[in-house]
Amino acid sequence: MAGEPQADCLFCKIVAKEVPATIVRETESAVAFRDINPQAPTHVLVIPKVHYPDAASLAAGEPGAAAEILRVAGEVAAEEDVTGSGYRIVFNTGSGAGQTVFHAHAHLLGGRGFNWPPG
Ligand code: IU
Repeated sequence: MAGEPQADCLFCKIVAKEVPATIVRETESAVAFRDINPQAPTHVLVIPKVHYPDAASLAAGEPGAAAEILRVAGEVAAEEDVTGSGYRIVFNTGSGAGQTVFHAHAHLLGGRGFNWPPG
């Protein structure tokens, strides 16, 4: 069923605390933790506790949880002190765009300069 935990999903296991992660923030519907392969001084993943394969399906199925992801990303950016220099919130969607984990997640990236267009 949409939103239900998936047995083979790494991020569902992080939500369930079955797999360790460096959690920096947790709310009723979201968890934020440090990416194991950071691409910037601040690289935090913000995920919904419910399982949807990508950001668009999350927004369609549970818009409140999608909004929470953005709210938490902003709070973590402030905590990490990257708001002044600017930061990115990225939702890779589909393998062609670099998505490798099919549980919706926002990358919060900050603490360095960024190019446009992105690679
Ligand atoms: P992507 O947008 O699906 O490519 O992002 C998945 C991210 O999950 C990627 O940046 C990985 O480094 C990160 N990650 C993680 O933090 N912990 C893990 O155990 C695994 C992936 I596997």
